[in-house]
Amino acid sequence: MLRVAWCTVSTLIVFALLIIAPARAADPEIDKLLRSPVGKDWVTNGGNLTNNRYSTLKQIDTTNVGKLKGAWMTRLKSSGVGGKYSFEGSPLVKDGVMYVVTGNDDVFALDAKTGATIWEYWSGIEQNISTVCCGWVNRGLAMGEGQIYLGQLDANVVALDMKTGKVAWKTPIEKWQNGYGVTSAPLYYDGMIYSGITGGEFGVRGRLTALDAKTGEIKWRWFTLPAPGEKGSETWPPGTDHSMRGGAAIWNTPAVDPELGLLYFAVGNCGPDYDGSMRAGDNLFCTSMVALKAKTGEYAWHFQQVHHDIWDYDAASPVVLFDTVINGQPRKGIAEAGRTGWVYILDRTNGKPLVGIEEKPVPQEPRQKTAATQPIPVGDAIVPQCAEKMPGYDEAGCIYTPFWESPVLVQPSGVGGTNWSPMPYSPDTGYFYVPGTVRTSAFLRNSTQYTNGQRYTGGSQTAPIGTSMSGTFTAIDAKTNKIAWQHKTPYRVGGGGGSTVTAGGLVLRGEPDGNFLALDAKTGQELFRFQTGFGADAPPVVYEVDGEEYITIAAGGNSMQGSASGDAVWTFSLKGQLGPLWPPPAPQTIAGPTGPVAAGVNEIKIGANNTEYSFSPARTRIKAGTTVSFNNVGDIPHDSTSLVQENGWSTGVMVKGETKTVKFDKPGIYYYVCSPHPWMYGQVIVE
Ligand SMILES: [Cu+2]
Repeated sequence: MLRVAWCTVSTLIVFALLIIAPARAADPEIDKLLRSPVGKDWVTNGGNLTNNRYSTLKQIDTTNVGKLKGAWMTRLKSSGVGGKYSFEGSPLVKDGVMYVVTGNDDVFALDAKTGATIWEYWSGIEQNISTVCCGWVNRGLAMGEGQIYLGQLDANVVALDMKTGKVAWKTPIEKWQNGYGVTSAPLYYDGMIYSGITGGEFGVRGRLTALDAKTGEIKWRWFTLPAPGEKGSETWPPGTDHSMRGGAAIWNTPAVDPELGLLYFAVGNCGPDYDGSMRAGDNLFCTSMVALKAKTGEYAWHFQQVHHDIWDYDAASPVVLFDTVINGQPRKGIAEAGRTGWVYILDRTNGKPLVGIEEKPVPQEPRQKTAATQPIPVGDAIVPQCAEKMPGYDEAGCIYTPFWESPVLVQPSGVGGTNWSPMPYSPDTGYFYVPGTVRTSAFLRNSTQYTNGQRYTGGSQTAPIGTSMSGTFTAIDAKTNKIAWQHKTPYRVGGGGGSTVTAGGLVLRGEPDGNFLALDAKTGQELFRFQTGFGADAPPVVYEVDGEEYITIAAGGNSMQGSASGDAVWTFSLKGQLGPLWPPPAPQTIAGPTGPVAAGVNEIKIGANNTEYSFSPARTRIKAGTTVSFNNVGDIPHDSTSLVQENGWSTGVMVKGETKTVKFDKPGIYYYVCSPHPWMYGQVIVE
């Protein structure tokens, strides 16, 4: 009798457990860390599944941060050193080991307490990948099931053994020759690896790829561009297949809400970037925030930030999940900082605006098939949204001013506002910390033919010679989308900087001039400043080993922000002993060619001195009638194209080793850029 009763009870207990306990996660320990507020370890790019980059550590706080010093600084054997690279990855930390990835997709495991190297993975990626859009960069790693995961510029997703750095599997999710690459940090969640893909400037078809974390097998893909007949295809011209090469890359790490079972990410701009003439319609899912069912990739909802984008206004910063109370109601929020200068704040259960976003009429250009209205968030923009008039340009407009084949000045430029830089959220202050770039672009449309693997942008945007380039760093109140405090920064910080916030009341961030800063998260007051010696553009991370809190920032510069290249990983603590280094050369704050004027030099090298994105000399003085040769000694294709439309000249695209010549007959000052890389400037002074 007794025996039977016990049997029944135990059966009941087992049955009850089966109902209550969720299915066992593929890696229970990582799963727990990913779902929890960030503490001792930093196991995924955005800190945890919310991407909020908020650490609960508070040993270092507003009262003692002034005493911070370098605990260690490690150089990563010149990996990713050179003008073509950016160092934007957040290191991951687990059990006293740090994993860090450079702009060459090389990974280093370091002792998080001492900086000593444990293992190295050298990607060996080809140096002639011609489909890199915006500098050689890797935005970070993922971790789970004893492996470290990364995406590479050659479009491979790779798993490394955490203990040894040996390759466990390597899966090509596309071919770089077709215009694709990976720059985003992957996300590990419950046995899956989620990876974005680049190529928005190369006529690709964007997608989110889910792979099996154990084997690397591709489980499913969700295309960011609908094939004819699929959901969203009604926003593309009927009877055409323009959507199939419409870009819509994914530049950054997704977030997950495990309770809702939804995966969230931001999608980049439409291609061809500046030519909307053949793609009438809103063009889903370009420049959108998207939610999918995390397990299956089934569509859940989307919100498009910019309809029928012709300004290169990618949604490129990672989405951030946060919980808040609005009008007494607890709400589940999601936010993303756009290149438009606005933060888009939505309800993450359904994709509807949480604080308020209104569709408003905007100026029209029928040839560009512009959208009648655009979604305008209530609250404040973090950067100016109107350009100033200047000589040589007929028109200066505000955000959403359209253009055709003569240049129109617009702010924000197509690189932001907020570009790739992440935006943290602090539950203590209720603020988002939003990095911004302040810059003007002259937008111009031209017609381009699609060729597989070639640039397909349909125009250009260049910062006019002599215009200023700077930044903002802004605390935005998540309840109102209004500015709580704002700093004007001397340099652009929207293109790969970003910050991290702590329960110690600190916002931690780097500056392109090499300074690492700690600010009071509530007031913005600067509490600490330290010169790292290299462009300090990567977002910092916070962790703890043996009871001591550390802060790490990769200082290796950023080709898009013009900051000094390097390979340094700096780690700070209250017990640190190391002092600052000498400042590196500061980034440009005025657009245009720099450096001394070479006298009589008529041979100009492109990509010389391991800089890739520059002309050498950038400025030269010659006599009328001189023929100037342009020689591409870099790894990737470049051109030299006149900035003045009426007397336009161009060498056309030159591959590695190719030389083209241009004869200058008339005296004058001639400015030119490389049209695929319009931040490369040159000047020929003809006497
Ligand atoms: Cu170039």
